Amino acid sequence: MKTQVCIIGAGPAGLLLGHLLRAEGIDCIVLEQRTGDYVLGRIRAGVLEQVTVGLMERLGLDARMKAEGLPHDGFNLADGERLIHIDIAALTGKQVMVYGQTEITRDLMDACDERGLQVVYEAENVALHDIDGDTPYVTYTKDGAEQRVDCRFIAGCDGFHGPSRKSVPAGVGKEFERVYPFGWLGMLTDVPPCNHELIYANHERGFALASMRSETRSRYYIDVPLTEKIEDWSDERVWDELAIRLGPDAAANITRGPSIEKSIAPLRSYVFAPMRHGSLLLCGDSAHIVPPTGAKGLNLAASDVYYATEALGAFFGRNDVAAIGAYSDKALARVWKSERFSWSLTRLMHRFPEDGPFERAMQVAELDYIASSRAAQTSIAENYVGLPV
Ligand code: RFL
Ligand code: PHB
Repeated sequence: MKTQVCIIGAGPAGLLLGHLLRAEGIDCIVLEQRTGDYVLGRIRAGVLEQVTVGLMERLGLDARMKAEGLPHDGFNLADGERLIHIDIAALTGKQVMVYGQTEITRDLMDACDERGLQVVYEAENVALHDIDGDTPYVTYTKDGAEQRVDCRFIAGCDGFHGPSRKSVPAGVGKEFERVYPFGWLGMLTDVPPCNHELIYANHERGFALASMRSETRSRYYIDVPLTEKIEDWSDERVWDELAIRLGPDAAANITRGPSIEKSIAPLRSYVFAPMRHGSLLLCGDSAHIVPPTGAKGLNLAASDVYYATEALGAFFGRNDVAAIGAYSDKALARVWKSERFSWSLTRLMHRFPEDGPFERAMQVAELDYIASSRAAQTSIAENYVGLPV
Protein backbone atom coordinates (compact mmCIF):
# COMPACT_ATOMS: atom_id res chain seq x y z
CA MET A 1 0.00 0.00 0.00
CA LYS A 2 0.96 3.66 -0.32
CA THR A 3 0.54 6.40 2.30
CA GLN A 4 2.11 9.72 3.24
CA VAL A 5 3.41 8.81 6.73
CA CYS A 6 4.03 5.31 8.06
CA ILE A 7 3.98 5.39 11.87
CA ILE A 8 5.72 2.56 13.71
CA GLY A 9 4.33 1.85 17.20
CA ALA A 10 0.83 2.35 18.66
CA GLY A 11 1.87 3.62 22.08
CA PRO A 12 0.79 7.13 23.08
CA ALA A 13 3.28 8.79 20.66
CA GLY A 14 2.16 6.79 17.60
CA LEU A 15 -1.57 7.05 18.28
CA LEU A 16 -1.44 10.77 19.10
CA LEU A 17 0.57 11.49 15.96
CA GLY A 18 -1.76 9.36 13.83
CA HIS A 19 -4.84 11.22 15.04
CA LEU A 20 -3.22 14.65 14.64
CA LEU A 21 -2.09 13.87 11.09
CA ARG A 22 -5.56 12.54 10.17
CA ALA A 23 -7.06 15.76 11.57
CA GLU A 24 -4.79 17.70 9.16
CA GLY A 25 -5.91 15.54 6.24
CA ILE A 26 -2.59 13.69 6.01
CA ASP A 27 -2.73 9.98 5.13
CA CYS A 28 -1.04 7.62 7.54
CA ILE A 29 -1.03 4.09 8.90
CA VAL A 30 0.17 2.80 12.29
CA LEU A 31 2.02 -0.55 12.59
CA GLU A 32 2.13 -2.13 16.07
CA GLN A 33 3.84 -5.41 16.89
CA ARG A 34 1.64 -6.22 19.92
CA THR A 35 -2.12 -6.59 20.43
CA GLY A 36 -4.21 -3.62 21.59
CA ASP A 37 -4.83 -5.36 24.93
CA TYR A 38 -1.11 -5.80 25.51
CA VAL A 39 -0.48 -2.09 24.88
CA LEU A 40 -3.29 -1.21 27.33
CA GLY A 41 -1.91 -3.60 29.93
CA ARG A 42 1.27 -1.57 30.47
CA ILE A 43 0.90 0.54 33.59
CA ARG A 44 3.09 3.56 33.15
CA ALA A 45 2.77 7.32 33.41
CA GLY A 46 0.15 9.08 35.51
CA VAL A 47 0.72 12.84 35.43
CA LEU A 48 -0.09 14.90 32.32
CA GLU A 49 1.31 18.32 31.51
CA GLN A 50 -0.64 20.99 29.66
CA VAL A 51 0.93 19.99 26.32
CA THR A 52 -0.56 16.50 26.57
CA VAL A 53 -3.93 17.72 27.83
CA GLY A 54 -3.92 20.36 25.07
CA LEU A 55 -3.37 17.81 22.29
CA MET A 56 -6.29 15.69 23.55
CA GLU A 57 -8.43 18.88 23.63
CA ARG A 58 -7.35 19.80 20.10
CA LEU A 59 -8.46 16.34 18.93
CA GLY A 60 -11.77 16.64 20.77
CA LEU A 61 -10.88 13.46 22.67
CA ASP A 62 -10.76 15.06 26.11
CA ALA A 63 -14.29 14.32 27.38
CA ARG A 64 -13.40 11.32 29.58
CA MET A 65 -10.16 12.95 30.75
CA LYS A 66 -12.13 16.04 31.83
CA ALA A 67 -14.77 13.90 33.56
CA GLU A 68 -12.52 11.34 35.27
CA GLY A 69 -9.06 12.97 35.47
CA LEU A 70 -7.96 14.70 38.66
CA PRO A 71 -6.54 18.23 38.19
CA HIS A 72 -3.82 18.81 40.80
CA ASP A 73 -2.73 22.20 42.12
CA GLY A 74 0.44 20.98 43.82
CA PHE A 75 2.65 18.13 45.00
CA ASN A 76 4.97 17.46 47.93
CA LEU A 77 8.59 16.61 48.61
CA ALA A 78 9.12 14.72 51.88
CA ASP A 79 12.58 14.71 53.46
CA GLY A 80 12.02 12.37 56.38
CA GLU A 81 10.93 15.13 58.73
CA ARG A 82 8.59 17.44 56.89
CA LEU A 83 6.48 17.84 53.77
CA ILE A 84 7.61 20.62 51.44
CA HIS A 85 4.53 21.71 49.54
CA ILE A 86 5.08 22.88 45.95
CA ASP A 87 1.99 24.96 45.20
CA ILE A 88 2.16 24.77 41.41
CA ALA A 89 -1.14 26.62 40.88
CA ALA A 90 -0.09 29.61 43.02
CA LEU A 91 3.47 29.64 41.63
CA THR A 92 2.68 29.15 37.92
CA GLY A 93 -1.07 29.69 37.49
CA LYS A 94 -1.24 26.18 35.99
CA GLN A 95 -2.24 22.67 37.00
CA VAL A 96 -1.25 19.13 36.08
CA MET A 97 -3.78 16.40 35.29
CA VAL A 98 -3.64 13.02 36.98
CA TYR A 99 -4.93 10.61 34.30
CA GLY A 100 -3.21 7.34 33.46
CA GLN A 101 -1.32 6.55 30.28
CA THR A 102 -3.61 3.53 29.92
CA GLU A 103 -6.66 5.81 29.82
CA ILE A 104 -5.15 8.20 27.25
CA THR A 105 -4.18 5.24 25.10
CA ARG A 106 -7.69 3.75 25.40
CA ASP A 107 -9.30 7.09 24.41
CA LEU A 108 -7.02 7.30 21.35
CA MET A 109 -7.64 3.65 20.41
CA ASP A 110 -11.41 3.94 20.79
CA ALA A 111 -11.51 6.89 18.35
CA CYS A 112 -9.54 5.17 15.55
CA ASP A 113 -12.50 3.78 13.58
CA GLU A 114 -14.55 6.97 13.76
CA ARG A 115 -11.55 9.13 12.73
CA GLY A 116 -10.36 6.80 9.98
CA LEU A 117 -7.00 6.00 11.60
CA GLN A 118 -5.86 2.55 10.51
CA VAL A 119 -3.81 0.61 13.05
CA VAL A 120 -2.38 -2.81 12.15
CA TYR A 121 -1.84 -4.78 15.37
CA GLU A 122 0.41 -7.84 15.55
CA ALA A 123 2.57 -6.57 12.69
CA GLU A 124 5.70 -8.73 12.89
CA ASN A 125 9.23 -8.20 11.57
CA VAL A 126 8.70 -4.49 10.96
CA ALA A 127 11.73 -3.19 8.99
CA LEU A 128 12.58 0.28 7.65
CA HIS A 129 14.16 0.71 4.20
CA ASP A 130 15.76 3.57 2.22
CA ILE A 131 15.33 6.17 4.99
CA ASP A 132 18.18 8.21 3.48
CA GLY A 133 16.09 9.15 0.43
CA ASP A 134 12.64 10.56 -0.40
CA THR A 135 10.98 7.20 -1.10
CA PRO A 136 11.35 5.13 2.05
CA TYR A 137 9.28 2.03 2.68
CA VAL A 138 8.43 -0.29 5.54
CA THR A 139 7.98 -4.06 5.35
CA TYR A 140 6.24 -6.28 7.88
CA THR A 141 4.57 -9.66 8.19
CA LYS A 142 0.88 -10.00 9.03
CA ASP A 143 -0.77 -13.41 9.42
CA GLY A 144 2.24 -14.96 7.70
CA ALA A 145 2.08 -12.71 4.61
CA GLU A 146 4.77 -10.15 3.77
CA GLN A 147 3.42 -6.59 3.42
CA ARG A 148 4.98 -3.36 2.14
CA VAL A 149 4.08 0.28 2.87
CA ASP A 150 5.52 2.94 0.55
CA CYS A 151 5.51 6.43 2.06
CA ARG A 152 7.14 9.85 2.09
CA PHE A 153 8.05 9.83 5.80
CA ILE A 154 8.42 7.25 8.55
CA ALA A 155 7.62 8.27 12.14
CA GLY A 156 9.53 6.07 14.59
CA CYS A 157 7.22 5.90 17.63
CA ASP A 158 8.30 2.39 18.62
CA GLY A 159 9.76 3.02 22.06
CA PHE A 160 13.25 2.38 23.34
CA HIS A 161 13.58 -1.16 21.95
CA GLY A 162 11.94 -0.65 18.54
CA PRO A 163 13.69 -0.88 15.14
CA SER A 164 13.45 2.80 14.08
CA ARG A 165 16.38 4.31 15.94
CA LYS A 166 18.49 1.26 15.08
CA SER A 167 17.90 1.93 11.35
CA VAL A 168 19.89 5.17 11.49
CA PRO A 169 23.29 4.36 9.95
CA ALA A 170 26.13 3.90 12.46
CA GLY A 171 28.09 7.08 13.10
CA VAL A 172 25.25 9.44 12.13
CA GLY A 173 23.70 9.81 15.56
CA LYS A 174 25.13 10.37 19.01
CA GLU A 175 23.96 8.64 22.18
CA PHE A 176 24.00 10.24 25.63
CA GLU A 177 23.26 7.88 28.50
CA ARG A 178 23.17 7.62 32.27
CA VAL A 179 22.07 4.39 33.92
CA TYR A 180 21.02 4.52 37.59
CA PRO A 181 21.98 1.93 40.21
CA PHE A 182 18.36 1.23 41.22
CA GLY A 183 14.92 0.59 39.77
CA TRP A 184 11.41 1.60 40.79
CA LEU A 185 9.15 -1.10 42.16
CA GLY A 186 5.62 0.06 41.24
CA MET A 187 2.36 -1.22 42.72
CA LEU A 188 -1.16 -0.47 41.50
CA THR A 189 -3.95 -1.12 43.99
CA ASP A 190 -7.66 -0.41 44.37
CA VAL A 191 -7.54 1.55 47.61
CA PRO A 192 -8.04 5.31 48.18
CA PRO A 193 -4.80 7.37 47.95
CA CYS A 194 -3.09 8.22 51.26
CA ASN A 195 -2.91 11.90 50.33
CA HIS A 196 -4.86 14.13 47.94
CA GLU A 197 -1.61 15.23 46.25
CA LEU A 198 1.49 13.27 45.19
CA ILE A 199 4.31 12.80 47.73
CA TYR A 200 7.91 12.19 46.59
CA ALA A 201 9.92 11.06 49.62
CA ASN A 202 13.67 10.88 50.27
CA HIS A 203 14.09 8.64 53.33
CA GLU A 204 17.25 7.04 54.70
CA ARG A 205 15.85 3.66 53.57
CA GLY A 206 15.34 5.01 50.05
CA PHE A 207 12.89 6.77 47.76
CA ALA A 208 9.10 6.43 47.82
CA LEU A 209 6.30 7.97 45.77
CA ALA A 210 2.61 8.04 46.62
CA SER A 211 0.57 8.65 43.47
CA MET A 212 -2.89 7.76 42.26
CA ARG A 213 -5.13 7.09 39.29
CA SER A 214 -8.48 8.06 40.86
CA GLU A 215 -10.14 8.56 44.26
CA THR A 216 -10.23 4.77 44.62
CA ARG A 217 -7.06 3.61 42.85
CA SER A 218 -3.54 4.26 44.15
CA ARG A 219 -0.15 3.94 42.50
CA TYR A 220 2.87 3.59 44.78
CA TYR A 221 6.59 3.25 44.09
CA ILE A 222 9.75 2.52 46.08
CA ASP A 223 13.28 2.34 44.76
CA VAL A 224 15.08 -0.99 45.05
CA PRO A 225 18.53 -2.25 43.98
CA LEU A 226 18.48 -3.62 40.44
CA THR A 227 19.35 -7.04 41.82
CA GLU A 228 15.96 -7.32 43.58
CA LYS A 229 13.38 -9.78 42.26
CA ILE A 230 9.69 -8.93 42.27
CA GLU A 231 8.84 -12.42 43.70
CA ASP A 232 10.63 -11.41 46.90
CA TRP A 233 8.35 -8.42 47.39
CA SER A 234 5.03 -9.52 48.84
CA ASP A 235 2.36 -6.83 48.96
CA GLU A 236 2.76 -6.61 52.75
CA ARG A 237 6.51 -6.04 52.41
CA VAL A 238 5.89 -3.18 49.97
CA TRP A 239 3.23 -1.65 52.26
CA ASP A 240 5.60 -1.87 55.27
CA GLU A 241 8.36 -0.14 53.33
CA LEU A 242 6.02 2.57 52.03
CA ALA A 243 4.75 3.29 55.54
CA ILE A 244 8.31 3.86 56.77
CA ARG A 245 9.60 5.86 53.79
CA LEU A 246 6.58 8.14 53.30
CA GLY A 247 6.67 9.22 56.95
CA PRO A 248 4.20 8.95 59.85
CA ASP A 249 1.52 11.38 58.59
CA ALA A 250 1.11 9.64 55.23
CA ALA A 251 1.47 6.22 56.89
CA ALA A 252 -1.47 7.00 59.17
CA ASN A 253 -3.65 7.49 56.09
CA ILE A 254 -2.50 4.46 54.07
CA THR A 255 -5.24 1.95 53.30
CA ARG A 256 -3.67 -1.41 52.50
CA GLY A 257 -5.05 -3.72 49.85
CA PRO A 258 -3.94 -6.36 47.36
CA SER A 259 -1.89 -5.26 44.35
CA ILE A 260 -3.43 -5.53 40.89
CA GLU A 261 -0.07 -4.94 39.19
CA LYS A 262 3.45 -4.98 40.58
CA SER A 263 6.74 -4.74 38.66
CA ILE A 264 10.26 -3.33 38.77
CA ALA A 265 11.44 -0.89 36.07
CA PRO A 266 15.06 0.22 35.65
CA LEU A 267 15.85 3.94 35.58
CA ARG A 268 17.73 5.50 32.70
CA SER A 269 18.49 8.89 31.18
CA TYR A 270 19.10 8.60 27.42
CA VAL A 271 19.08 10.89 24.40
CA PHE A 272 19.71 10.04 20.75
CA ALA A 273 20.54 13.02 18.56
CA PRO A 274 19.60 14.09 15.98
CA MET A 275 15.95 13.01 16.15
CA ARG A 276 15.59 13.04 12.35
CA HIS A 277 17.63 11.27 9.70
CA GLY A 278 16.53 11.61 6.08
CA SER A 279 12.87 10.61 5.92
CA LEU A 280 12.75 9.20 9.46
CA LEU A 281 11.48 11.29 12.38
CA LEU A 282 11.88 9.79 15.87
CA CYS A 283 9.26 10.63 18.53
CA GLY A 284 8.98 9.68 22.21
CA ASP A 285 10.90 6.87 23.89
CA SER A 286 12.46 5.79 20.58
CA ALA A 287 14.67 8.89 20.87
CA HIS A 288 14.93 9.49 24.62
CA ILE A 289 14.28 8.06 28.06
CA VAL A 290 13.98 9.94 31.35
CA PRO A 291 13.87 8.49 34.84
CA PRO A 292 10.22 8.70 35.97
CA THR A 293 10.94 11.05 38.90
CA GLY A 294 9.63 14.16 37.13
CA ALA A 295 6.75 12.35 35.31
CA LYS A 296 8.16 13.56 31.99
CA GLY A 297 8.32 10.47 29.70
CA LEU A 298 4.83 10.53 28.25
CA ASN A 299 4.73 14.32 28.18
CA LEU A 300 7.94 14.47 26.16
CA ALA A 301 6.42 12.01 23.70
CA ALA A 302 3.50 14.46 23.39
CA SER A 303 5.74 17.48 22.77
CA ASP A 304 7.72 15.57 20.11
CA VAL A 305 4.44 14.69 18.42
CA TYR A 306 3.38 18.34 18.58
CA TYR A 307 6.57 19.40 16.73
CA ALA A 308 6.37 16.47 14.28
CA THR A 309 2.78 17.37 13.39
CA GLU A 310 3.83 20.96 12.82
CA ALA A 311 6.72 19.88 10.56
CA LEU A 312 4.76 17.28 8.57
CA GLY A 313 1.79 19.67 8.24
CA ALA A 314 4.08 22.36 6.81
CA PHE A 315 5.68 19.86 4.42
CA PHE A 316 2.44 18.42 3.02
CA GLY A 317 0.54 21.74 3.23
CA ARG A 318 3.05 24.06 1.52
CA ASN A 319 6.03 21.90 0.57
CA ASP A 320 8.04 23.45 3.41
CA VAL A 321 11.14 21.26 3.49
CA ALA A 322 12.86 23.52 6.04
CA ALA A 323 10.19 22.65 8.64
CA ILE A 324 11.29 19.00 8.47
CA GLY A 325 14.90 20.15 8.83
CA ALA A 326 14.00 22.12 11.97
CA TYR A 327 12.18 19.25 13.73
CA SER A 328 15.12 17.71 15.57
CA ASP A 329 16.51 20.95 17.01
CA LYS A 330 13.07 22.12 18.17
CA ALA A 331 12.24 18.82 19.83
CA LEU A 332 15.68 18.37 21.40
CA ALA A 333 15.67 21.84 22.97
CA ARG A 334 12.70 20.76 25.07
CA VAL A 335 13.93 17.18 25.55
CA TRP A 336 17.20 18.33 27.13
CA LYS A 337 15.41 20.59 29.62
CA SER A 338 13.17 17.72 30.72
CA GLU A 339 16.19 15.42 30.90
CA ARG A 340 17.87 17.96 33.18
CA PHE A 341 14.83 18.28 35.44
CA SER A 342 14.24 14.51 35.69
CA TRP A 343 17.92 13.88 36.40
CA SER A 344 18.14 16.61 39.06
CA LEU A 345 14.94 15.50 40.85
CA THR A 346 16.21 11.90 40.75
CA ARG A 347 19.54 13.06 42.20
CA LEU A 348 17.78 15.03 44.95
CA MET A 349 15.25 12.39 46.02
CA HIS A 350 17.25 9.11 45.90
CA ARG A 351 20.06 7.72 48.10
CA PHE A 352 22.78 6.65 45.66
CA PRO A 353 24.95 3.75 46.87
CA GLU A 354 28.12 5.66 45.99
CA ASP A 355 27.10 8.78 47.97
CA GLY A 356 29.06 9.73 51.06
CA PRO A 357 28.38 12.29 53.81
CA PHE A 358 29.15 15.22 51.48
CA GLU A 359 26.59 14.20 48.85
CA ARG A 360 23.99 13.64 51.58
CA ALA A 361 24.75 17.09 53.04
CA MET A 362 24.16 18.56 49.58
CA GLN A 363 20.72 16.91 49.44
CA VAL A 364 19.82 18.23 52.90
CA ALA A 365 20.99 21.73 51.97
CA GLU A 366 19.06 21.70 48.69
CA LEU A 367 15.85 20.45 50.32
CA ASP A 368 16.25 23.11 53.01
CA TYR A 369 16.76 25.78 50.35
CA ILE A 370 13.66 24.62 48.45
CA ALA A 371 11.62 24.63 51.69
CA SER A 372 12.58 28.25 52.38
CA SER A 373 12.75 29.84 48.91
CA ARG A 374 9.80 30.83 46.76
CA ALA A 375 12.22 31.24 43.82
CA ALA A 376 13.43 27.63 44.17
CA GLN A 377 9.85 26.37 44.47
CA THR A 378 8.84 28.37 41.38
CA SER A 379 11.66 26.81 39.37
CA ILE A 380 10.56 23.31 40.38
CA ALA A 381 6.90 24.11 39.76
CA GLU A 382 7.41 25.53 36.26
CA ASN A 383 9.41 22.47 35.23
CA TYR A 384 6.88 20.10 36.79
CA VAL A 385 3.86 21.62 35.00
CA GLY A 386 5.92 21.51 31.81
CA LEU A 387 7.90 24.11 29.91
CA PRO A 388 6.11 25.72 26.95
CA VAL A 389 6.27 24.05 23.52
P1 RFL B 1 5.88 3.25 24.11
O1 RFL B 1 4.77 3.51 25.06
O2 RFL B 1 6.98 2.36 24.55
O3 RFL B 1 5.22 2.70 22.78
C1 RFL B 1 6.01 2.16 21.74
C2 RFL B 1 5.14 1.21 20.96
O4 RFL B 1 5.92 0.68 19.88
C3 RFL B 1 5.69 -0.71 19.80
N1 RFL B 1 6.83 -1.38 19.14
C4 RFL B 1 6.76 -1.85 17.88
N2 RFL B 1 5.80 -1.79 16.95
C5 RFL B 1 6.05 -2.39 15.75
N3 RFL B 1 7.22 -3.06 15.49
C6 RFL B 1 8.20 -3.14 16.40
N4 RFL B 1 9.32 -3.82 16.14
C7 RFL B 1 8.01 -2.50 17.66
N5 RFL B 1 8.75 -2.38 18.77
C8 RFL B 1 8.03 -1.69 19.66
C9 RFL B 1 5.54 -1.14 21.25
O5 RFL B 1 4.86 -2.38 21.36
C10 RFL B 1 4.72 0.01 21.81
O6 RFL B 1 3.34 -0.21 21.71
O7 RFL B 1 6.58 4.61 23.65
P2 RFL B 1 5.94 6.08 23.38
O8 RFL B 1 4.70 5.98 22.59
O9 RFL B 1 7.08 6.90 22.93
O10 RFL B 1 5.45 6.58 24.81
C11 RFL B 1 6.38 6.90 25.79
C12 RFL B 1 5.83 6.53 27.16
O11 RFL B 1 5.25 5.24 27.13
C13 RFL B 1 6.94 6.55 28.18
O12 RFL B 1 7.76 7.71 28.05
C14 RFL B 1 6.46 6.54 29.60
O13 RFL B 1 5.54 5.53 29.88
C15 RFL B 1 7.71 6.38 30.48
N6 RFL B 1 7.38 5.82 31.74
C16 RFL B 1 6.81 6.65 32.63
N7 RFL B 1 6.66 7.97 32.32
C17 RFL B 1 6.10 8.80 33.19
O14 RFL B 1 5.94 9.98 32.87
N8 RFL B 1 5.69 8.33 34.43
C18 RFL B 1 5.82 6.99 34.78
O15 RFL B 1 5.40 6.59 35.84
C19 RFL B 1 6.40 6.10 33.87
N9 RFL B 1 6.55 4.79 34.16
C20 RFL B 1 7.58 4.45 32.01
C21 RFL B 1 7.12 3.93 33.23
C22 RFL B 1 8.20 3.59 31.09
C23 RFL B 1 8.41 2.23 31.36
N10 RFL B 1 9.13 1.44 30.39
C24 RFL B 1 9.41 1.93 29.07
C25 RFL B 1 9.81 0.25 30.69
C26 RFL B 1 7.27 2.58 33.51
C27 RFL B 1 7.91 1.73 32.58
C28 RFL B 1 7.98 0.27 32.94
C1 PHB C 1 2.50 7.61 38.42
O1 PHB C 1 1.41 7.93 38.95
O2 PHB C 1 2.64 6.53 37.86
C2 PHB C 1 3.64 8.55 38.50
C3 PHB C 1 3.44 9.82 38.98
C4 PHB C 1 4.51 10.70 39.06
C5 PHB C 1 5.76 10.29 38.65
C6 PHB C 1 5.96 9.01 38.16
C7 PHB C 1 4.88 8.13 38.08
O3 PHB C 1 6.81 11.14 38.75
